Amino acid sequence: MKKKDKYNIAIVGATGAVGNEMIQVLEERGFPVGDLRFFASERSAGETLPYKEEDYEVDLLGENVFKGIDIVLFSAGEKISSEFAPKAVEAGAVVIDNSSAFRMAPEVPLVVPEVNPHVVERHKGIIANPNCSTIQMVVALKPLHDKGRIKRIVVTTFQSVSGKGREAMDELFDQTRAILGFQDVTVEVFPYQIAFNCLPHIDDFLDNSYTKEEMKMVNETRKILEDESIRITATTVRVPVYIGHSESVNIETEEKITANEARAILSVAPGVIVYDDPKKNIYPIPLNVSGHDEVFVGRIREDESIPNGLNLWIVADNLRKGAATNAVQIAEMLIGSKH
Ligand code: NAP
Ligand code: 3JN
Repeated sequence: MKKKDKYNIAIVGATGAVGNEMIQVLEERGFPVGDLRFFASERSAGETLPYKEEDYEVDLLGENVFKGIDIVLFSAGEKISSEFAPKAVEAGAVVIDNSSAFRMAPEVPLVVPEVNPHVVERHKGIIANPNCSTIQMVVALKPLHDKGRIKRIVVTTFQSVSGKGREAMDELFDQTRAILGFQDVTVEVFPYQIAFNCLPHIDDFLDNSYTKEEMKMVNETRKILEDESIRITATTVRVPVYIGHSESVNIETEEKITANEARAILSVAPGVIVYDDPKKNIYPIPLNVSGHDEVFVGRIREDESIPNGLNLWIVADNLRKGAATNAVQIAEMLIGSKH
C-alpha cells in the first residue's frame, strides 16, 4: 500500500461486538487514522460512536460508500462481506474481512501476523481474518509445529458468548438475572438456555455431523500452517462466559517435544504468554485474559498415552486477538508499521 501519513479507514459493522473492539484497538495502538467512517444497518444508522473523544455518526451501508477509503474492516457477517467487500475493492480500498466469506478462497490470504505474515503481500484486494478459535490455536501451535512437526490435533473449545455477538451477551445477562430472580427464562439467540449450562453446538450442523465452527478450525488451520497433511478433529462448545475462548488441545508430533521444551519454545514465541505453574494454581482463565492481546498457554504436559504427545490449555480474548486485534495487526502490516 502506498505510504501516507494517515489512512482513511471504514468499519462495516462498527456497532457490533467486534466493530466496537476494532474502534478501541485502532485508538489504543495509535493507528494513523485519517478520515474514519462507521457503517451499520438501518437499526443503528444515525447513532454516534466515540473515537478519540470525538463522536462519529454511523452511516447506513449502501452502494458507492467506499470512495476515498484506503482500508475497510468488515465485521458484519458473511452475507454483508460477500456483497460489499468486492465493491470496496472496486472503489480502490483494501479489505480486511472478519467473516468466513473469503477465508478458504485460494487467492485470498488468511493471515495471523505471528504465524504467516509472508502471505499478506499476495493479496488481490481482500485479506481474510481467520475464525477466533483458529487464531488462538495456531499462534500457540506454530512454534511447536516448527520444532517437531504436528501430525495430529484433537481440540475441544470452551467459547464465550461474545463470539456470537451483542445479542448473545445480552441473552446470558437476561437469563442469569431471570434465574436468580426466580423468573421464567427466555431463549432466543442460543438453541437452549446458556446461563448455568453449556452447549456442544456452535454454528450450524453439517452433513458430517460436525458443526461449521468445527470444520472452520480444521480447514483454516491447515491453510494457515500450509500443511494439508495435519489431521485435526474439533469439538466446539459454548459456555456461559462473557469474553475469552478456552481450548483444550492435544497434539501428536513427529519428533518428541518434552513439556519443558514446549514451555521454553512457547515462552519466546511471538504473541504467546506461558502461564503455567500448576503447583501454585497458575494457569490461564478467561477472566484474567479478557482485555489482553496475547494468547495464554498453560497446563503444558506430556500426553502419557502416546510417545510424542502434548496437552495444552490455550486461552485468549476472542474479541481482541480472535478478531479486532488480529485485523488491526494486518492493517499495520499493510501500511508497513509494527504489528
Ligand atoms: P454483532 O455484535 O451482532 O454485530 C453485528 C454488526 O453487523 C452490527 O454492527 C450490525 O449493525 C452490523 N450489521 C448487521 N446487518 C447489517 C447490514 N444489513 N448492513 C450493515 N451492517 C449490518 O456481531 P459481531 O460479534 O460483532 O460479529 C460480526 C461478524 O464478525 C460475524 O458475523 C462474523 O462474520 C465476524 N466475526 C468474526 C469473528 C472471528 O472469529 N474472527 C468473531 C466474531 C465475529 P446494526 O447495529 O445496525 O445491527
Ligand atoms: O461463535 C464464536 O465464538 C465465533 C463466531 C464467529 C462467527 C460468527 C458468525 C458468523 C463467524 C466466523 O467468524 O466464522 C461467522 C462467519 O463469518 O461465518
